[in-house]
Amino acid sequence: MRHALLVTLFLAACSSSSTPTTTDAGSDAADDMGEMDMGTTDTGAVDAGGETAPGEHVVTVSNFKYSPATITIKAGETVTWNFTQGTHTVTSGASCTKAPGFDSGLHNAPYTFKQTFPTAGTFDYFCDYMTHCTSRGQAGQVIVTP
Ligand SMILES: [Cu+2]
Repeated sequence: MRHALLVTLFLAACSSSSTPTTTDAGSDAADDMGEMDMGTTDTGAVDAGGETAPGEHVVTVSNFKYSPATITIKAGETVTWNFTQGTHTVTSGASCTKAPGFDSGLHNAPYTFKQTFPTAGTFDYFCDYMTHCTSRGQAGQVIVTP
């Protein structure tokens, strides 16, 4: 979906640059156009879709587990937790103990929570709902590499 939007914006920018109303931004836009093959716009959109939003990673949140439980990303990238079943949280902390960081709050599926990790490190998190972590072991880890 993101790529479809980007393509739409790109096309919008392209068409606007060809109108007489475009001001000084026109020359820069024209240069950018030249780097892309406008002749393959339709198929290009399909090809771009294969990139599936670079820098974005998805963890599925279902009953009592995160999948994958450990995910490795690069600094600056974003993790999306996709709640598909049950009621859960995505809460910073190790050993089922809340710690400063991020917290999705309590949500029923379907729900989506996104968190960007600007700095390298290992970030433990768990489900802070009832005994999901303590009894069911619902916990995960984001490893952020530089
Ligand atoms: Cu849970």
